[in-house]
Amino acid sequence: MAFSYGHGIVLLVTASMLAVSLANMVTVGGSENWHFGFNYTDWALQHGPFYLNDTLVFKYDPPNSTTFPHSVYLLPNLWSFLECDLRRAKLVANVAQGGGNGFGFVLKKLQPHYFACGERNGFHCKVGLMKFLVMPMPGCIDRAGKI
Ligand SMILES: *[C@@H]1O[C@H](CO)[C@@H](O)[C@H](O)[C@H]1NC(C)=O
Ligand SMILES: *[C@@H]1O[C@H](CO)[C@@H](O)[C@H](O)[C@H]1NC(C)=O
Ligand SMILES: *[C@@H]1O[C@H](CO)[C@@H](O)[C@H](O)[C@H]1NC(C)=O
Ligand SMILES: [Cu+2]
Repeated sequence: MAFSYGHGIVLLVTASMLAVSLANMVTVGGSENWHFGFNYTDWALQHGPFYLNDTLVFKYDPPNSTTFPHSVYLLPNLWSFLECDLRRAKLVANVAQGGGNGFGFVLKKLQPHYFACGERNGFHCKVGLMKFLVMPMPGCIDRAGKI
């Protein structure tokens, strides 16, 4: 009786540790961070899939006389993403928020996330390739399904 109770506790601890380890911190662009001219669509394809509760970390230096400003926006739909149309975009992180350890965005919704840099009215998004699409997967269900 006492033994099986103890065994149950061990299983509980193991399950909660697994749940914690499922949420990852991922620096967008890896060592390239968030800058003009890096193919983030390609990066997202290589480093996905991403899961619910994963944190995307955006790192970029605050603007000064030699460093261009960057920012992070969420675009409302695929069309605005393809066109780099920022008219209905929502600010995620401003030009100053990418410094230090960067800005963390937790993927909390099971829906497509269209990220883009909002600087120069879409120029960084369109010409600088500073955009990517993430469709988070439901972590637990998906990984359990794969086992
Ligand atoms: C960026 O990467 C994507 C996916 O690999 C590719 O389809 C696209 O052509 C690349 N864009 C440029 C400008 O290289
Ligand atoms: C601007 O910021 C960059 C990156 O943080 C740094 O390397 C550079 O020295 C800074 N330039 C000036 C003029 O402060
Ligand atoms: C994500 O985090 C929320 C809140 O912390 C939690 O309720 C939920 O179970 C987590 N989902 C996954 C798939 O880890
Ligand atoms: Cu930018």
